[in-house]
Order: sequence, then C-alpha cells, then structure tokens
Amino acid sequence: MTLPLTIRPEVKAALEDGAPVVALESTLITHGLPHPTNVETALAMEAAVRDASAIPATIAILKGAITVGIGAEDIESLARMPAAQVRKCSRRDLAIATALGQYGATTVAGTMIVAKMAGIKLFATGGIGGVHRGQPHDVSADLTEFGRTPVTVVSSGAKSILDLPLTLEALETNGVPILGYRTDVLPAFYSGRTNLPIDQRIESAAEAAAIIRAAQALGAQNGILVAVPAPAEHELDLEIAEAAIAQATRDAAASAIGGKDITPYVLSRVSELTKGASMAANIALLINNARIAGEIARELGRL
Ligand code: PSU
Ligand code: MN
Repeated sequence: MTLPLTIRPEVKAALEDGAPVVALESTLITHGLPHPTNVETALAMEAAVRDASAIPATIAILKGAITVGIGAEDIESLARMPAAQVRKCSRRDLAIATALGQYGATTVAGTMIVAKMAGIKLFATGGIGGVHRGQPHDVSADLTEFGRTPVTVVSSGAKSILDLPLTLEALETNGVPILGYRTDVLPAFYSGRTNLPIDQRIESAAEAAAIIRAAQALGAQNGILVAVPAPAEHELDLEIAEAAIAQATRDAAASAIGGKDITPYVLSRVSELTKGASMAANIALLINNARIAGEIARELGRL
C-alpha cells in the first residue's frame, strides 16, 4: 500500500538523495499566531531552514490531502482561514480530516506522525504541548507521541503556559531524552530558562546529530526533544511572563475554555496582556529553532 501522502517534488527529491529536510508544523499558523504575523513567521521559518542549507517541509492537510511541503500560497490561505474552519490535527484527528476532505493543521503530535511516514527525521516548532496548569489530567497528546514516534523536535521546551515540572515527569515516563542546546536547564519558552534540570547539555548541532544517530542505531522508537532557549534579545522577563500567564489561566477558567481551545486562548491572552512582547519572543524563538533544526539536519546528513 502506498502512503496517502502528497510530497512536494523538491522535498521528495531531497529525501531520495538523503539531503537534509526539516519538517515544520502548521497549528502555530492557524491557531498559534494572528494574521498576518502567522504567514510572515511561517515563511521566515522556511527561510531560516534554507539558510542552514536544508529543505523546509511545512506539513498540513489540504482538503483531505496530507501534504508534506505546502507552498507559500497554501500557507497564506490557511493563515487567513478562520481557526474554526481548520481542524487542529493531533493523532486522533488525522483519519477524520483525510476521510472527510477537511483542512487540517498539524500539531506537534500530528507533525511527528506525518514526518515519520515521509521519512523526515526532525522538525522545528516553538513549544511542545504538555500538562496544563491546574488540570493535571489535561495532558497534550504531544507527550505520548514522543513516547512512540522516533522524530526529533527542536523547540524552546514546552510552552510556559503549562505546568513544566509535571510536563517533564510525563516526558520521563515516556522515555524521552531532553537535550539542552547550550543550556543546563529547561528553557521557559518565552523567557530564557527555568530551574528545571534536563538530561544532557549539548554545545553543537553535531552533538545533537550524533545522539539522534545513536538512537537510530539502538532502534529507539521514542522521540527526542532538543530544547533551545529563546534568543536573549527577545526573551520576556520571567516575572512579567508569569503574571500574564497566571491571569490568562484564570481568564480561561472563568470563560470555561477547555480542550483544544485552551492553548490558543492562553497564548493570545498572554500576548494581549504583555502588549505583544510574548508574541515577539514567540516569533524570534520559532525562527531561531528552525535555523538550529536546519543545522542539525545538515550534520545528520554528514554522518
Ligand atoms: N508552538 C508555538 N505555538 C503553538 C504551538 C507550538 O509557538 O501554537 C502548538 C503546537 O502545534 C502544539 C500545540 O502541538 O500548540 C499544543 O496544543 P495542545 O496543548 O492542545 O496539545
Ligand atoms: Mn491540551
């Protein structure tokens, strides 16, 4: 059976040649950032991957077709669609969106699944999902996906709107190594660093690639998280971020926001409360993570 994937010719050729490819997710376009910032950021992430001499492949579902490497026009049209018209696709959603011909944006979990199907080893995003604050049973499917899908994700840790200590526990349970890119502690998404330890500090893309290669050699079925602190010049003061996150979390509870809607709601509320500073940090870290993922993909190609 051939895989039900549409792969852009440039990406297909790169995969066949063993050239470096970095997948990019689409939920941050449709549910994570407002228009037109979402389009600009998605295109800037693709450019950052290319700057590192790798090929970007933004993944989304277009009228039921799981597409690996959507074009700039598709990015633009998804970015303009009301979020309610695009299915936020985690593991449970992929079959529904494809069977019913829907538009879908892939989350970290959804992107890992499609990347693996396409043979792409790593992808970049901002912050993975995790355990929600005050709702320890609301655990993102991203975390279980890391336990079962061997794809490396370059992010600034988990989004700091989450309960980070509980998120680390869930990653540990799922057997997921966390590599700190030039950091000994978990990044706090928008704001530099937490005081939470990670598994191993690494200094270079080459070290990340060596660990990914070793995991492959061991037949590991789990994902790997490469955690990169937000660029210092754009990071948000930790206290300012924490105050806004606490307020936004209370507002979400007061408005009875739940399920898939919590993350998008809290991200946009924090952006309002910080007068855009959190969004500026989010954009900067997304682009930086894309570049580092490109460098790791290139090193992986050398091994
Ligand atoms: N990184 C960002 N912004 C985002 C996301 C990541 O900078 O919006 C998305 C990812 O797609 C991630 C999702 O999988 O948020 C988590 O959603 P949830 O908590 O509902 O699992
Ligand atoms: Mn959730």
